[in-house]
Amino acid sequence: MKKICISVGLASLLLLAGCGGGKEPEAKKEEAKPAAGAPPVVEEANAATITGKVSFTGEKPAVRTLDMTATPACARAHPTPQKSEEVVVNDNGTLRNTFVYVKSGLPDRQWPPKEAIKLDQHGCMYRPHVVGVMTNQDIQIVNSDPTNHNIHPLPKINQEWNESQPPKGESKTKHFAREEIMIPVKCNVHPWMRAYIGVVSHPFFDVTGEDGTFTIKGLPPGNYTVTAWHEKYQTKDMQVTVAPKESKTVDFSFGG
Ligand SMILES: [Cu+2]
Repeated sequence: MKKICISVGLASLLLLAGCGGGKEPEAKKEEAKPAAGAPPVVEEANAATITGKVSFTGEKPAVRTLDMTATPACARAHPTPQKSEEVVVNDNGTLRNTFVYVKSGLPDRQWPPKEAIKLDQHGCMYRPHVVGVMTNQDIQIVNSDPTNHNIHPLPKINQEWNESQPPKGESKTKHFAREEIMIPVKCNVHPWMRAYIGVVSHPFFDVTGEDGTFTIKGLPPGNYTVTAWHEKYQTKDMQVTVAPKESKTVDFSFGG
């Protein structure tokens, strides 16, 4: 190919530029895009969805009432005493605060970043109690309370930090650079305060709420391990295969 270009190019410099300058970098770009053996990038039209619910089976554990009397401002924020959120069983028999994410099977590629999420300290509780983020996604930490808090994530893989935040103080923006399931967050002032942050390198995760369901959208067709994590009941894996545009239901259960 090159030889032809050069011999033609001798007759016309423009053509030479066209042969050598135009084609080669383009070919290189194509080579660099998909890593060897990587599946093709997902097209939106082919994207699959995995939905499901996390059921709670067996007898509901007794729920602890949190003693906030050490900080009157915290106690005052709750007309009825706040219950622990370690296990929250919804009225429909599902389990709240379960982090569900794609653990493996995704193509090796960069996913578009997600917008910042908010982690609030409100009524001396972290809101939300369990949250998922992508690596390097901004976490805006807010103190809505009329009292001091001290945010102290306890990662094993990411960098640990520990900072106080004055009453209704300026928000802090943080992120975690590496995947980690899960990072507990405590408050050095209020021992009952606890949150959990799940950090993954992609946007395919969700946390169960009041109805105990989760939805993971925009997935490339493929074979996946989907994992549900709960702070008390640990983790469960499920193998899921989704075809282009397919929507599949996967249910987990924890407890009894
Ligand atoms: Cu606190």
